[in-house]
Amino acid sequence: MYSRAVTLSQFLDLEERKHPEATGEFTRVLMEIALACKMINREVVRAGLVDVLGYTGAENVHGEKVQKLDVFAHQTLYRVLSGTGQLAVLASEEDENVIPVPEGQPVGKYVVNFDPLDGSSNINANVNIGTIFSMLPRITRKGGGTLTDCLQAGERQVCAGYVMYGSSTMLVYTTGHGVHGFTFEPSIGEYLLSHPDIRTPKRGHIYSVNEGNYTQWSDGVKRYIDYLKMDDAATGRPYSSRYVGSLVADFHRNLLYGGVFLYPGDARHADGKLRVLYEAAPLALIAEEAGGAASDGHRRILEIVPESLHQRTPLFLGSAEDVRECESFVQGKNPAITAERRVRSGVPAEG
Ligand code: AFP
Repeated sequence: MYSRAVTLSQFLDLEERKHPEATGEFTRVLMEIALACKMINREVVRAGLVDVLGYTGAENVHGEKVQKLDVFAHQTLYRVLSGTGQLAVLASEEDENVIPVPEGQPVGKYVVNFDPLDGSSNINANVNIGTIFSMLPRITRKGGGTLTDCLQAGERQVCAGYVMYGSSTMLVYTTGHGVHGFTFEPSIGEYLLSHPDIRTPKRGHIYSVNEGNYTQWSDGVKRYIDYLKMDDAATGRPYSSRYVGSLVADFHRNLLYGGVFLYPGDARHADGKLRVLYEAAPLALIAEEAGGAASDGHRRILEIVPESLHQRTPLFLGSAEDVRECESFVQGKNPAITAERRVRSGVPAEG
């Protein structure tokens, strides 16, 4: 542990020195994201005081009502990031198409996909919300970046992170060398290292899911949730249910305490609700880097190569043992299900 307060920029400097191959270019982008999020934080904490709450009246590409803070967060990230000279193209939850670097600005070799204000339906209730970001190397070689640059598998990310605006504001990121958390100290305007090298427990005792969707789920998901509620001291069940409805907040809590977050596909939405590029993939990289796991029920989230900017995916995310167990239910392979089927069909137990 460090014997003195370490700021984000000092920490990034130290990390860069440990990795001589690092060019420092995406460190600069990360610092700019951190800066934009300070600006967003300033508005979020004042949201109850100034006239930034309420709907703009417009709808975003998903047909959801856009709130003024969503727009502010989107524009702030765009303005700050498009001037870094390090980016080739950007993509945001709030924009249907990719966002080119403004004409006249230098074009760099990185791509940033971001969700400017995740969980925004919680804004009016003063509940935690967050910004999620994902950084990729560009693939195209010439000119401005394109959609192809944005549509890459999550395992190609060079950096992923989030800022959670809450009782204290935190920035958590990984560049593939551990997961590190910083708490924002508003009086000095700095993010200070508070959670170096976060490791998530192998197994937790929390499940996080919108259980209002229960009747729409597949049998595998229903059985998994029923299983987590059963009493079994050996496996620490029943689990506790915790659900904010703000992905960053639900993920952050489970990262620290252990547990599993689920947003499965269901009868109405086969791919669930959450987006691959700027929700699932960055959090999957953080989860894996912290010793956890992230799956769509059949494969690692990080292996998905999206075909469109706002593609959705079922998401099972958190402690590695919990995610593996959840997958076995989703795939109908869990011994608990096999035993139940055997009893129902009158087949005697093996051995
Ligand atoms: P909003 O941004 O519309 O509040 O959605 C938040 C979110 O994308 C994610 O942060 C939550 O985990 C998830 O949706 C909650 O969805 P439900 O309200 O369907 O549970």
